[in-house]
Amino acid sequence: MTASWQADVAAVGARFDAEIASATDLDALRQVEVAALGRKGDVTALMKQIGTLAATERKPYGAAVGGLRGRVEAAIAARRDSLTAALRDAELEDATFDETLPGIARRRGHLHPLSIVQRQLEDVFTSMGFSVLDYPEVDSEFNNFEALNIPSWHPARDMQDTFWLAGGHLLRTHTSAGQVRAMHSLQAPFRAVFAGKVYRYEATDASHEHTFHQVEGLMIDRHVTVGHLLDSMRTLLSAILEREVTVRLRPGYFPFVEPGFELDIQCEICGGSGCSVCKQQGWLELLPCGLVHPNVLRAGGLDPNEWQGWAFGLGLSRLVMMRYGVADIRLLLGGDPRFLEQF
Ligand code: FA5
Repeated sequence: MTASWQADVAAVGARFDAEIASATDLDALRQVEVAALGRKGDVTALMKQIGTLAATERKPYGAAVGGLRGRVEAAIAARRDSLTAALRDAELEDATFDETLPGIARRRGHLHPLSIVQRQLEDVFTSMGFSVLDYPEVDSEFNNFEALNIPSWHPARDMQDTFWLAGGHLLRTHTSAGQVRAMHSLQAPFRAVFAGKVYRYEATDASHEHTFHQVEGLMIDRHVTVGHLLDSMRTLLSAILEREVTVRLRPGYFPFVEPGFELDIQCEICGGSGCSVCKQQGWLELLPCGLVHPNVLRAGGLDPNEWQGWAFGLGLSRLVMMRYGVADIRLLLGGDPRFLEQF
């Protein structure tokens, strides 16, 4: 540093004024910016020299170098704006550039068809006074089986091959695992729906996945009827499918309901004539249901002499297939954007 630091500061300022003015493109300007304001830049070096000055000089020196820094920053910003504008003008004058062509549209994400239908169902049930609950996919053997009247020796366990985890836990095989949780957490009478992923260790085909979605409906009251259960399911199907669908009801066995029913839907893929989705049957199992078994009410802490209930376990993945005409369930969670973009 010379005896007159004012001259040094002025010289650095004048040099960068000239360099900024003569930078003819953005890259050159960036180099000037680094040379002035970068970690090893000349203006930065001037700032660092403040410690070498006498105490009385430091204040005016700091003000002068700070002012220089601000001036250089402003000059660089102004030059960058004018170079960018010149570049844009040059592009617009280019005969091959057509500013009337549409731009490149940004790709936007959207809800998965399973989420769309799940939300619609939840809206329908909320409007009928149901609470919407959410339970974990990892659950206990007790909630998934024992509380549902399926002890370890029961042959019904074979109906749902299970992914077992350590410590008596498992990946829930059905949303019915939430039934006794709901009975313990809500005050009877109540009505609730809870949806989500369930897992089964089984071979896949056009209508079977190892990971698929169900929606459970549960109503507990002092007096419930099969008529009300069937009416709720009809409301559900017509709200989602928005058209007349042919269904059939037949007896079905589940240890946690008595009586139990299977509600099948006529296959919407083949119109009932038989295909790989319905295994040539013309019908697809969609909505098993029934009146809650007294043992399940007891496991949920409810007295079966006072309380009754009905429950259903909707195959949400299959309902989505029927709604949108998806001919293979494996497409739903396959992650192929060409499939997902259609919704
Ligand atoms: C159950 O899971 C019972 N928890 C349903 C229930 C709830 C009955 C409440 C009574 C009262 P099931 O295993 O049948 O039942 O499955 C229910 C529905 O899930 C079936 O009707 C079908 O639509 C669907 N589903 C079953 N297995 C698969 C699979 N591997 N892939 C896709 N969907 C399936």
